[in-house]
Amino acid sequence: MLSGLLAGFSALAVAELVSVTVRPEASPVTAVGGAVVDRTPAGVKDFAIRTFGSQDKLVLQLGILALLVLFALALGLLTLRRRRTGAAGVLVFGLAGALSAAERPDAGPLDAVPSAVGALAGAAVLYVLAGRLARRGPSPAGEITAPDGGDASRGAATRSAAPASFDRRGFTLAAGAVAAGSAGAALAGRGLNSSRRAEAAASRATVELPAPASRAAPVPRGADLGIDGVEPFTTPNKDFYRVDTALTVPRVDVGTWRLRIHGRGVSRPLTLDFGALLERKLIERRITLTCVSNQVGGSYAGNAVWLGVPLAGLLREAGVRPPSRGGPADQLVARSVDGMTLGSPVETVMDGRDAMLAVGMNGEPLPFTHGFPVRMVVPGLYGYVSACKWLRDLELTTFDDYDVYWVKRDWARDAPVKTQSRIDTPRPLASLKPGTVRVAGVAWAQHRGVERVEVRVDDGPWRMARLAEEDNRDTWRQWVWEWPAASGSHRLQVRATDKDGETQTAERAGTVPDGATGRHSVVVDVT
Ligand SMILES: Nc1nc2c(c(=O)[nH]1)N[C@H]1C(S)=C(S)[C@@H](COP(=O)(O)O)O[C@H]1N2
Ligand SMILES: [Mo]
Repeated sequence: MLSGLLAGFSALAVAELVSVTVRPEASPVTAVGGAVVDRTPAGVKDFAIRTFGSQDKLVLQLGILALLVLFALALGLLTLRRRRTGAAGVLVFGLAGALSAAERPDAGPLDAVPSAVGALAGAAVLYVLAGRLARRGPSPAGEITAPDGGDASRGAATRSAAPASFDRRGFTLAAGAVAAGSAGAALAGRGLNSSRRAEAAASRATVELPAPASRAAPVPRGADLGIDGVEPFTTPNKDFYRVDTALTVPRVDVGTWRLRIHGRGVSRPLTLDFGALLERKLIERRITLTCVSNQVGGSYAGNAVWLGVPLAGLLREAGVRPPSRGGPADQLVARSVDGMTLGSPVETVMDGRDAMLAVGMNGEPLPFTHGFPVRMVVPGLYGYVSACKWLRDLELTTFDDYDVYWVKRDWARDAPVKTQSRIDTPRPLASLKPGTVRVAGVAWAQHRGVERVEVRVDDGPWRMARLAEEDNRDTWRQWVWEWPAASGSHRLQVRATDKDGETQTAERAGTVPDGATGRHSVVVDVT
């Protein structure tokens, strides 16, 4: 079993080290993990996001490692009896890693190499260690003794599985050497990886964002009510939710970054580098982003000030016309460096809203986790149909001709953000004193705007909450209601109405296929 573990460890360590020279996505655990993510049905993925939150990727990778440990133990035992078969078993895992890596989107011809080299190393380790465990020459029957000192015939049963006389010293030395060598490879891989990361960080540090041609108006003074427990009006980058399928965050070098705009109805295809993008007139806008996977009452929403290039202007420059002006393409497919595809309606992107290619978030270049160097942001659409991070390609096509990543996985093509409201304070099951309790939270209805928020206690009448000052229709609004709380257990409920006059529905729906509905409610205890 120890041999099996060492073989597995050396295989992974060598593969990680080699993957640094290819690309981080080619590492077997990342590649297999990515393949699993892509094949996970929407419902299961949603469950994982709901249960593990941003830790879902860690849980997946630990799961893969745990499975590998089990197989390594089993292979170790098998090798004791069948040395060649056991060693070949390691190669089978290598093959799985290599195939997964080779079929990742955007994989190059070298992507299979880390798994292959790692597996060869692991197989060799297992073969050699098993050799040390084999009995030395014909051993006298008397040496085979059962642990309980029983007779030789019972001991003989264990002869092939646990030879009493093996090259103990040779095994210990070989195992030690393998452990040390693998640890060395793992450390070298880590070292190289962190210097790569440092290089990427340095490339981000060189970015100087130009001043916008069109600034966002200052945040109205009353937009943030400053109530304890309510999420701040502007979400700091470090607290901004993160939802994506990337098991290793892409770290793009701005110097080599290019964006291509091409496809149906594009009369002047464009290829832009980062400098060319920044030469255009930039706009600065506050926009609230929300994820379709957000549960009612959930926290996958954040508000930031984005700096970017208006997307409609860029598309017009390329000769694109929206369908309402006779353009042949109704879908804009955004592709990221990690092969993710997101599709937005061309009509929406060009209807005058502040759809943009964002380069700045809250006054700094985009963080790597949020799409450095360039991402899309379209007010009013859920992230999965608009907010492509690590963008590298924009293709004009039709919804009939092409299904993007999430659409292939049961999610809707068309996904405007649904009007929602959330109670941030009091927290569920809070113990409160009778008297005035401030019930407060946020509400959003991007691009329509929030008109009204109401709260009710138990089955009582709906009471009007006080809304914070509106920033713009693309941002969320805080609200507060002073509740004269009387003793007892109470259920607080909230509902928002948008500026089209639509009140959010009470009907509960899950997040698949186009966003959860229902009202957020919180039960509290007043004593
Ligand atoms: N390349 C890439 N872009 C992506 C995704 C992704 O998985 N890969 N996820 C999308 C989803 S579902 C959402 S909600 C937003 C989230 O953006 P954030 O992580 O910056 O909050 O990014 C979108 N852009
Ligand atoms: Mo999302």
